[in-house]
Amino acid sequence: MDKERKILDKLNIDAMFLTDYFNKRYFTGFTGTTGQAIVFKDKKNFYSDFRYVEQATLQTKPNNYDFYQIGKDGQEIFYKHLVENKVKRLGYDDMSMTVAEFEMYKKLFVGIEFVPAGKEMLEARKIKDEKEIEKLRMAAKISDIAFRETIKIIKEGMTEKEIAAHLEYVQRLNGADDKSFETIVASGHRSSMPHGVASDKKIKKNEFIVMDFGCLYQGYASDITRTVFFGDNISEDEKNLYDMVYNAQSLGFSMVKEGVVGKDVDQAVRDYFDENGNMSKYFGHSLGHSFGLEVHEMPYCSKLGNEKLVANELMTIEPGLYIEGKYGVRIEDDLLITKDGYELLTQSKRELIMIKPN
Ligand SMILES: [Mn+2]
Repeated sequence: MDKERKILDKLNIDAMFLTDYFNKRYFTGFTGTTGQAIVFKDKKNFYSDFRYVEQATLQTKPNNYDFYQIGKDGQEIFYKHLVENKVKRLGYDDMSMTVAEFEMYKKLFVGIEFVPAGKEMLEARKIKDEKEIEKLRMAAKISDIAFRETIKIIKEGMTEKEIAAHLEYVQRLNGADDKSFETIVASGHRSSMPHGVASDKKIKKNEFIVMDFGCLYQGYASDITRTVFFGDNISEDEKNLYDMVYNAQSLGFSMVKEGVVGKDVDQAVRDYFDENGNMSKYFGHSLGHSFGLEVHEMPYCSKLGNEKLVANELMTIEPGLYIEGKYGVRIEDDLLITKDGYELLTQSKRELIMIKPN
């Protein structure tokens, strides 16, 4: 049974309306921006305008979608097809459809009941197939190359933005479609901000530089963080902080495998921080999240991560400690969950790298 049909059966709906960019891409294969799909019980339709006739046909045909060219009359054609196929209950993407769109469709699709299906669409995307995993491996590899090349060019007086630009440039040079989120480069006192997007701050001697970045490769994301020290005069406290985050990440790794509950991994890392000087109060975010077409996907290693991890799901493990007004450290890697452990997709060196100023 195909993935769409499973959702139809589960929700007891007659059809499913695909409008969200990522869900549409996942189920139909279409990578363009404009288009909708309706999945009926025995037929799958894809709709877009004249600009996408060739691309949409080429991309969605292998997934058994028939292409329909629409213009301004699009909504009327959807409704006509819904009526023709005797649709009473229509699943829609309540997680991403705007309120305005929802109101519009509800007014147009007279006599049809709207059933929220967004959660089921996202759940279908959790377990990745071999083709997706190959793309995720490649995305991780490209980010590793970017890290390796970028730490060679970091110099005193360079801005965080220059470092971010280099990370993104090297990713593009190596085949990335784009960055997967706003590149974070947070140095010195800014490193205590977990999401310190690259600023005009200049790199100074003897400070941490947190780099959190990733790319999209054929639509699939990577997400890696490394904290390096620029200089050779590291304090005992800074060294200890790095070691603690490093050990917490190793502990997280050691727990990841099919069957483990996400929140248990998150809690184990918090407990470890507390056993080592009550430090968990400096770890304000979750330990990990899955990723795929989007950089944050279900499931999660967080307080709310109640589900068991399953083989061929993905997970980041990203502990961090942030001492306000001083500095912070985060280390993040991308893991593919397997039956008895994990495959590490990002493979950049995890041990502290000290960059010599020159
Ligand atoms: Mn992340």
